[in-house]
Amino acid sequence: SKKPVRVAVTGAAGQIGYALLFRIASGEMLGKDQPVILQLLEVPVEKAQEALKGVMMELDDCAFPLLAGMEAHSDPMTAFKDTDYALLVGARPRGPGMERADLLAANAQIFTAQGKALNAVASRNVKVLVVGNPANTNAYIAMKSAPDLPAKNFTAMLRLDHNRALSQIAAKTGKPVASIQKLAVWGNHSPTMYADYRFATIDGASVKDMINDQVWNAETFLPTVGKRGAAIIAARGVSSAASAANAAIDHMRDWALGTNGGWVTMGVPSKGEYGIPKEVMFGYPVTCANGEYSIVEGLPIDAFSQECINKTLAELQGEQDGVKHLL
Ligand code: NAX
Repeated sequence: SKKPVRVAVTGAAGQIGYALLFRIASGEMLGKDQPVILQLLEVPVEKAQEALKGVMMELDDCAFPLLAGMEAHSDPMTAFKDTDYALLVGARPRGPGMERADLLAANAQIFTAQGKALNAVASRNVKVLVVGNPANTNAYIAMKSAPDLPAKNFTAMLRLDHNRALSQIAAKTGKPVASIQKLAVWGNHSPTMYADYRFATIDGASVKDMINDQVWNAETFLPTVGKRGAAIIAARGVSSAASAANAAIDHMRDWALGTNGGWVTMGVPSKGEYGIPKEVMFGYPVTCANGEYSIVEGLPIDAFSQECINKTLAELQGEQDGVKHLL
């Protein structure tokens, strides 16, 4: 049987954590033959640590055959020790009256500390996924704070946007969601993301031709996907958690186990692809094989798409500029 791998999860007592940990421990992320050791991080506050203990009691009570160990931590320097996978979910939410600059600064502090801790103690091959918002910028901060780790090991979660777009296209075309190939989402995990179905196919046929409605694309599809998080909050009273956890599972599973040529979306540091400045943590279409992702290159970008990409890039660069002095 396989040797256990170490999976660190931050914000482990939060609502995404509650929807995520049981699925990791059951083998849905890394395979039904891969034992895992969970290294769980929460803030050093009694209430959070108590809540974490409760979640761990429930994990125990599942008697998961693949759960080879479990640890509670309040310090990233111990939580990230030798970790092979790190899911950075915990972040500082925007409080009432909090300015954007304050939000960026509070998160910069968290992700600088966590990036340094990963740099110091994690496995040299650690795969990092940042879920906590602003996800792309937080991932950028963690990457910049970990100069001894490969930059490519730091990623941000765009998969929820990708999955939301798949489900809207399935509903529009009346086709099964699993039949949709080659969807791309570009840019920031925010309402400015650009979900792009120009290359998408269903059973070999062009989705763009099937829909053939640029007004629907610009005025219904993109706003629906972009504002989906707000629509969930309005309906449920709390933000999306199960779908976010599901997207995190999808992202890590595909990165680790591969996509068999299929396209998925990951936020990854640019090396200049599609004219995006180097190091910007940008949503790109990727394929994954042998534990590595590769950006799908050479796609034509038309005027409408370029405008959308410019807009989400400008937002990301604004965020990045807003934290530069803190790094
Ligand atoms: P919760 O507030 O339920 O849980 C967050 C948990 O993180 C709390 O238990 C908190 O104590 C902990 N935490 C905060 N700072 C920490 C730190 N420095 N170290 C360790 N733990 C820390 O939020 P939840 O609904 O679980 O959402 C978590 C994050 O995901 C938020 O930032 C949210 O905005 C973000 N999201 C990102 C998505 C994406 O697609 N990238 C979608 C879903 C979600 O909105």
